[in-house]
Amino acid sequence: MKLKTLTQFLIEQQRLENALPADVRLLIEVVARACKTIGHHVGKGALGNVLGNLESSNVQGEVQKKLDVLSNEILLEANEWGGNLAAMASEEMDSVYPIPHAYPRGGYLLLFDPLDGSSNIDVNVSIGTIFSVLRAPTDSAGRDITEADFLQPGTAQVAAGYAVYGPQTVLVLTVGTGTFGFTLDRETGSWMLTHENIQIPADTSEFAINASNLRHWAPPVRRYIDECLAGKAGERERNFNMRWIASMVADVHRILCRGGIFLYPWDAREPERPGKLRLMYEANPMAFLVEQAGGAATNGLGRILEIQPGQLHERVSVILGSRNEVERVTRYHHEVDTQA
Ligand code: AHM
Ligand code: MG
Repeated sequence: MKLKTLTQFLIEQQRLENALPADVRLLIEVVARACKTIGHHVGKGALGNVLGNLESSNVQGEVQKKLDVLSNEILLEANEWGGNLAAMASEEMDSVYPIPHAYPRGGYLLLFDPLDGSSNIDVNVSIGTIFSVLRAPTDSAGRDITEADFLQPGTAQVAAGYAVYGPQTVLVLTVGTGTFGFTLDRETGSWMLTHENIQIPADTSEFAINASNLRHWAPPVRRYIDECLAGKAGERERNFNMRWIASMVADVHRILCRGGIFLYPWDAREPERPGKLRLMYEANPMAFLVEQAGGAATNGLGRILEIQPGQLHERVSVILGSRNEVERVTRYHHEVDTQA
C-alpha cells in the first residue's frame, strides 16, 4: 500500500480543497518537524539525561520537568525564523513570545502545550505536544502583539493538532476539513497518512475520568458516572469500561481511534477554578479535532469552541468525545441549572 506523506497531504489540501494558505502549510510542517525532534528526545529518556525536574516552576505554579522546558525551546527555535508567525504562546511561558525583530513577521499566532502529560514523563507512559494556530488580528500589523491578540474563541482556529509520543509517534491534525492521523516512519523520518478522515462513533461504553476526585465532583458529573458504574442493572442497561492515562493526548487519541468520553470537569478541590485543563492550548485544539471527527466537546454547558477567552492561561471544564454521551452529560448539567 502506498501511503501519502504529510507534505503531499498538505499540498493536496492547499491545491484541491483550497483549504490551506501556503504559509499555514509551511507552519504545520515546521511544527511537525519540531515534534519529531521532541519525540527523539523523549525516546532517549534516561540515556539523553532529559528526565527529572528543574528547580523552576511555570506561570501556573507547576514544577517544570526538564523535558517540558526542552520541548518548549525546541518549538520556539523551530518556529521563530520561518516568517509565518507574529507571536507564540505556551503553557511554559508567562506571556506571549513575539517573533524577534531579526526575523520576518508573518500573519499567524501559534499556541502550544509543548509536552502534555507531565506526570507520565519519567515513567515511560505516552505524552505529547498539543498546538493551535490562530490568525493575528488584522489591526495588529505594525505594532507589538499582545496577549489580547490571542484571546480568540476556538472557532477562529485555522489549524490544530497533537503529536503523541507512545509506542508509535503519531501526529493528528485538522485544518478544518476533517481529522487526519500520520504515523512517523522512524526509518525514513517521514510522517505518513495512516488514519484518513477519522470518525468518532456517536455511542460508546468507555469513559475516562480521574475517579480519585469523585467526592469533589458536581452532581451532574456524579450522576453520569454513577449511571455508567451501575452497568447492565442500572439506568443505562449496559456495562461500561474505564480508562485513564492521565495524558490528555493519549486519552483523546484512544477516543479518536475507538470512541469514548473524556471528562476533566470542574470540581470542588479549587472551586474558583473552572477546571484543570487550559482552554487555549489544550481544550480548544482537542475540541477542534474532536468536532472535525464527528464528536462533541463542551464545558458542561456549551461548546468549548465558542468560549470567549478572558486570559491566555484560562482553565476550562472539559467533556469531549462520542457525541451522544457528551450530549447526555451536557443535558444533565442543564437539568441541574433549570432546577436551581
Ligand atoms: P500538564 O499539562 O501539566 O501535563 O497537565 C495536563 C494533564 C492532562 O494531560 C491530563 O488529562 C491531566 O493533566 C491529568 O491530570 P490528573 O493527574 O489530575 O489526573
Ligand atoms: Mg498540558
